[in-house]
Amino acid sequence: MEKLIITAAICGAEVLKEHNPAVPYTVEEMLREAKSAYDAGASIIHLHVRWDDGTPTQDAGRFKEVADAILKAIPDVILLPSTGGAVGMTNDERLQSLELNPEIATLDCGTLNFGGDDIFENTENTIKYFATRMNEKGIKPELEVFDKSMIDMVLRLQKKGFFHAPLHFDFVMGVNGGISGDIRDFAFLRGSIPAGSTYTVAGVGRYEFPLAALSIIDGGHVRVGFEDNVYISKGVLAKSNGELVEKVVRLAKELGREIATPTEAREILGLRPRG
Ligand code: KMH
Ligand code: ZN
Repeated sequence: MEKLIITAAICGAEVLKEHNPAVPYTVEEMLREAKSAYDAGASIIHLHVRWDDGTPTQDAGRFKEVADAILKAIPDVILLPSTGGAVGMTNDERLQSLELNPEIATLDCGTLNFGGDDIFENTENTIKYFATRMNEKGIKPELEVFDKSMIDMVLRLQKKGFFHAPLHFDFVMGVNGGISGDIRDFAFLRGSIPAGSTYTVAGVGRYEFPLAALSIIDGGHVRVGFEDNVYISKGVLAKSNGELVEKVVRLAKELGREIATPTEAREILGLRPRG
């Protein structure tokens, strides 16, 4: 089986220090959390950025400040910036993160309810627009799918030339408005992607570690981090993103799966060297 790629989603756009005081906002806090995740075994850091007061932003300058600090400390780590940003941002506002010229970035593959009155809007034309921008820049999309219909959208757009094999998916499971994190739903998504694709699983809240275990067994990859879950076990806050990654590393060890280095992760995902 391929080695296991662990992604750490260290910050997200919605989770706050009120949920877990270790949620990073400042550049120094982002560096601390990225380093803790990398030291524990993560090869990819999924990046959102905040202003110092915790407000989410897609500002290109802020992304550069955070990315420079992280890459100075851990030059070989893979940065995977968000083009999802936060609910309510415009498309061009969201796309500013691509100015980092990353190897890989998220591309959200459909619209969904996002709790309360929030709608995370990704129309077909938005998806085409984001795919075109990433293709022009040679950036591999990590296809964020929150439901089965979003895989169907990707496959339709692949036929039209917007996406190219091998595809890489992130099954984001357990969002209030998306597919649940049940085993049945995992099997449904897993069975719906083309042979030769790679995938990672981001289980939200209590789904994080059960889905990590399933993916480890199945040959998929795993995303954990404060963006998705702030608890290390029921009712116990994680001290850091590194602690969440350590738990995945322990599970992988028990289940006989080796952890990929960033170099190995680049090979598995077919990423181009950073420009
Ligand atoms: N914050 C969510 C609205 C992504 O990074 O592409 C979108 C999100 C997905 O987090
Ligand atoms: Zn994200």
